[in-house]
Amino acid sequence: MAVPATAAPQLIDLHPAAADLEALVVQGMERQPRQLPAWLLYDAEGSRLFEAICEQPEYSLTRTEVALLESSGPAIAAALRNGQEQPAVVLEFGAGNARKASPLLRALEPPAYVALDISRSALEATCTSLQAAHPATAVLGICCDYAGASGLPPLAALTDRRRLGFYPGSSIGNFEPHEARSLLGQFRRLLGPSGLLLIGVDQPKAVERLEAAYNDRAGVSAAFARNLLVRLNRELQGNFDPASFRYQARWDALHSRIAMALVSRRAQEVRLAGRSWPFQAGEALITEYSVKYGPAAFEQLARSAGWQPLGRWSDPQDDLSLHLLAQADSP
Ligand code: AVJ
Repeated sequence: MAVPATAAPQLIDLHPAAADLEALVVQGMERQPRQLPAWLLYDAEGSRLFEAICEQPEYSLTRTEVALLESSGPAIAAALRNGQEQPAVVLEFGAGNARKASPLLRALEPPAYVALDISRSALEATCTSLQAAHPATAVLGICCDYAGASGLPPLAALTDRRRLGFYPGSSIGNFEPHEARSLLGQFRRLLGPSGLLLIGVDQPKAVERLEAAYNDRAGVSAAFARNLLVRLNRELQGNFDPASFRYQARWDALHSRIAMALVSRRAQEVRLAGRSWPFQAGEALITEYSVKYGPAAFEQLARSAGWQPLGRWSDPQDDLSLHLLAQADSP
């Protein structure tokens, strides 16, 4: 399917409405400890800050994964050819930036690529640059919360075509294991019975390296977390004082995860969404978890969600893996 290089990518906006946002935030604020959905971190400023995190010397995940995608692209393409029909459409979940899709699109040259992302600004930038770099692939963006999407819009690019889901960046780690399992099940439904999934998973490693990655010296990780309060102030009429919260990122070995939190420096009342929320001194608001899975633990999780491991590629240091999965009950 030839698409002129000048073609603007098509964008579809299914971002949750403000009322949904308020209900989600109220629910999260009522949890004990208080915890908000991680995707709320990605407004335009949050997406920009996340890009900056990826440039920090302590945060090697993105660089390592892009290098791995580049080196293993041909092997992944070969593994896909090994199956029957080549996947005709690549669907990326949370396509915040174009860097990860590019090596994959180069290796697979699919006729269509669909990016799903919660941040409209990041999605627009990704789609525009990918469309320019891959003129032979039709690029489409859908602004949505992929974890909550009940289905995909009935698009020509998606009908009767074998789908390869692409979920890089170890974003699966933002979900607790039971949520991760249902997300993997959600991907099975969105990708259909012949669907495949290529997923990047960060692995447990030395605690000092893990904690440093989420506590960069330049303070970008802290700014990324605090930006959540700025967003809530703006969108849900809050009065958080971001400076009255200290950022903390700690390895929790029991749950194999980094827990990121904003900890109230003092006892205070915060107004948000028309209500008043008390914080004790030292009380945490969890902004994000980042669960790390070794290869065996991840394969077990994938199997429990109905996926069957087909292949795994990892970097020379074995920091992270790309797992290729097929539906367990597919022919
Ligand atoms: C996008 C969820 C993979 O957990 O490493 C990085 C998010 N937050 N630094 C991660 C993140 C703070 C990131 N994921």
